[in-house]
Amino acid sequence: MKNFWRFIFRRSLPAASLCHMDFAVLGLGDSSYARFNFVAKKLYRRLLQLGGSALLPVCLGDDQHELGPDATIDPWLHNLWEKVLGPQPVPLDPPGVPWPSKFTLQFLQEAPRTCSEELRVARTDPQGPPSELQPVLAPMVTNRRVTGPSHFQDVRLIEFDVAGSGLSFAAGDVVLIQPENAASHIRQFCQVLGLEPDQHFTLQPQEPDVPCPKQLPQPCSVRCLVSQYLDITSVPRRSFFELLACLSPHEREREKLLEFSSAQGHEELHSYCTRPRRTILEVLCDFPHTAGAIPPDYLLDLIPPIRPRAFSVASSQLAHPSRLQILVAVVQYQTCLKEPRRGLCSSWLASLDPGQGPVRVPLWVQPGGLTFPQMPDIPVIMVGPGTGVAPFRAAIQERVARGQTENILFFGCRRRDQDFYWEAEWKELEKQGCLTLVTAFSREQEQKVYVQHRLRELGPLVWELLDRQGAHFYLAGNAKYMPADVSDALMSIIQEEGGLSGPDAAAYLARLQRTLRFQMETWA
Ligand code: 2AM
Repeated sequence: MKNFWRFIFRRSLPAASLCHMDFAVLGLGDSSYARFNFVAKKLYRRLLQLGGSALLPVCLGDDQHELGPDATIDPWLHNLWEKVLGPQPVPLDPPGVPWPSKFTLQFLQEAPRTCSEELRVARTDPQGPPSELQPVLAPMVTNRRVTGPSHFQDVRLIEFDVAGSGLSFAAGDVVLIQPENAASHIRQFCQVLGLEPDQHFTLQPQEPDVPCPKQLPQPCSVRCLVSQYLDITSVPRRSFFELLACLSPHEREREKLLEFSSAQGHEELHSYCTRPRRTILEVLCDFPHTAGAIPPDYLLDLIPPIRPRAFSVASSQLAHPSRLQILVAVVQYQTCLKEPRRGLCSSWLASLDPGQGPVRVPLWVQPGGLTFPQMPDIPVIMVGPGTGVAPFRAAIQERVARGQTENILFFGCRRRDQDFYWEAEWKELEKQGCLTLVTAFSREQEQKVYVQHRLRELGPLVWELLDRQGAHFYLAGNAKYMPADVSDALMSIIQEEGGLSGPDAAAYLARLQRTLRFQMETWA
């Protein structure tokens, strides 16, 4: 994609390069992000500019659409096929016939001498820098709740021992963690599918160009496959229902599954599954005759792999070489279903107790979206309410260790006695003259006070630092409206303090972004 992007945006491409090309652009995006479907929109415009003919207007798939992204994508795809296939439609596969599985599972009569857990440990002993295929199995040394008992959310400070692991990380990096399914879910899944957790199998691809997933040891136990690979608590997509319908021997269940997977059943599927965030495991329990008849060969076609989750690194390797800390908000919410919905990775991490014996977590690091200036005299303004403060904790530790003392942190939380992370540490750094801390406690008074209110109050200082001293401005966090609100506050500071008109202030902000002096890392 990078190569394609660079190529297609070359200035030297002649204006009519694509005048014989038909094209269509489908974007997959999320409108809660500021630059919603930026790539699709920009690509669409560029292809038109180069003389291409659009078969259809650009499709902006939106994860925030109340009926899910398919609501926009399905009709668009329907129109696309009509255009592409024209008067001679290619016959589609008849409904109800399963396509061949990607892999075959050959069960072994006896368990192998080396169990899959041992194989996994051997595989995860990294030769080069740790990566997705060779994660570090890092010992967890701390797992402590850092929010008060009356706070609505369980937030954990989690610490790993990374001495001698080969991991190297800087402020702004993220750590990727590969979670596992809960033991009770593994048991339930094996039960409803009639699988024996201790049985071992080898995996063979059906097609030579489809490699076996490298994360899986060979031979592998069913328990290992289910606990570490199959994302059984994710919300299934429509293709899951489609394939399940093909595999179902039970007439009534099959009919229902076919209905869910048809274009007409879209809304029903949405209210059964997507809106209440029903999981694959729950759906399988609702269709027990079908679940019990799933050929194991189809498990990897039906169920997506568990994806690693990214967390901002919250400690500096420069200051604490053998430790890596993260701040984890344990995701839990209620839908119309009785059981609360739980985030896989955060719940799994929270459930691990290093006090009960050794706990090791597969992880590796990657650059995140934030980079901090190396030059000594550049001030840094950081706005990080809630867990958004995590990357700034790493940055402040790192900068203080390097003697960079111009650090301004805007931190917001509900109440100082409930969710004020690292209060004592900030106070100490203030005493040492290495930090200016500005707080916004949103629920300690009648009116909400947020970081952007504090930012506006300190407009003259912010402007002075930005415009006169070349400060870098950072923003991180997960509140839905926070990033836009803070950006607005910054805009009005530039207008009011800098005396710039609206368009000039926007250009000023855009320049800050282009030169990486305004960076943000936000998550939904
Ligand atoms: P609230 O929950 O009281 O609304 C960390 O989550 C802090 O960010 C909390 O104090 C939260 O306040 C606050 N917050 C919520 N929405 C925000 C927004 N749009 N801008 C800035 N802070 C926000």
